[in-house]
Amino acid sequence: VGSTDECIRSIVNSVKTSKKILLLGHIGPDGDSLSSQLAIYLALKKMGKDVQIWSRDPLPNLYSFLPASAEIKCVGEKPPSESFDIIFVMDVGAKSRVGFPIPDFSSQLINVDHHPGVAKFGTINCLDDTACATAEIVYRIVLELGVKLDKDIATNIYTGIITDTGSFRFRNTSKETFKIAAHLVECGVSPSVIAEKVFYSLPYFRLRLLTRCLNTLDMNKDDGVASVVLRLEDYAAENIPVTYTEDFINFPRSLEGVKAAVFFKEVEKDIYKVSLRSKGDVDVSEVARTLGGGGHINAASGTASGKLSEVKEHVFELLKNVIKKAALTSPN
Ligand SMILES: [Mn+2]
Repeated sequence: VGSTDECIRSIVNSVKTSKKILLLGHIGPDGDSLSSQLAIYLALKKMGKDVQIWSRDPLPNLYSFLPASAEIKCVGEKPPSESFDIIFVMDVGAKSRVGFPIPDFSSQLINVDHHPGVAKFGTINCLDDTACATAEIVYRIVLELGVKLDKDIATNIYTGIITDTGSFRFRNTSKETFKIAAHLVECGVSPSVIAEKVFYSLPYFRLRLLTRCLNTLDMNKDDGVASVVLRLEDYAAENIPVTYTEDFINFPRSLEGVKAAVFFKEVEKDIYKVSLRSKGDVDVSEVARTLGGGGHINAASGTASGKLSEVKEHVFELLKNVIKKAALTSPN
């Protein structure tokens, strides 16, 4: 924690002596990545800085309620060539997940993240895997900048926290999470209004897609593994882009007796993004690393290619092994 405090102080020092600042997040932007950038954006604007946010992908409609979200520039894979005094990279997990080459910078590249094991690719690396979300680190940065937390900044930070903690349900939720949330509510955040926007304003086709997905539910009761699948043909049938599936993994995970859940999402012909969730001490990050990805003990993802039946068999086998391992190390 001490080193995070030091990092935050050096970030504040750099910000104070700079004018032009760029904020970057990750491809397929999620609640935490977006709200972290937007909260910092609003704080820096209040300080009179010249700030921009670039994203490779467009903002999901769902998040258009976030204050300042209209300021995000969708630049695709080839951003304009411009130089900045500071570039913030937020919540990306790995540098490549920005989705385009990070522009040349004259002074500082600031990497802010809560994913475990992130490479220190910045000139300042503010990495704290005890933080529940990147937005939690941003909260501390904004306070250290001396900017007053107004309702708009607080709304962004709160959204990052609820999306990354599954509304305070996941293991990353701590006493600190609730303390921050309480402060954000004091600053004018309405938890029910934000919940309405994030969880109860979803497009019709998302539920159609979910229906297709749930129809593939498969459970191995002996091992405690359950899976769901979405294939390219499902997207084609609904005539929508390959997106809007963020929480589908929670359905197989919600079952009694399930120790590990998988969501196979076909992203290109015979290439699957494999999202993994687990309960208790079952470490799915180990499986994710085998699949060329990474993540936390209970939430991780990787990639697998081949025929669906083979991919499934392979991943189920890997999960069976980590479930066995967890049973050996935990007394009950
Ligand atoms: Mn995050």
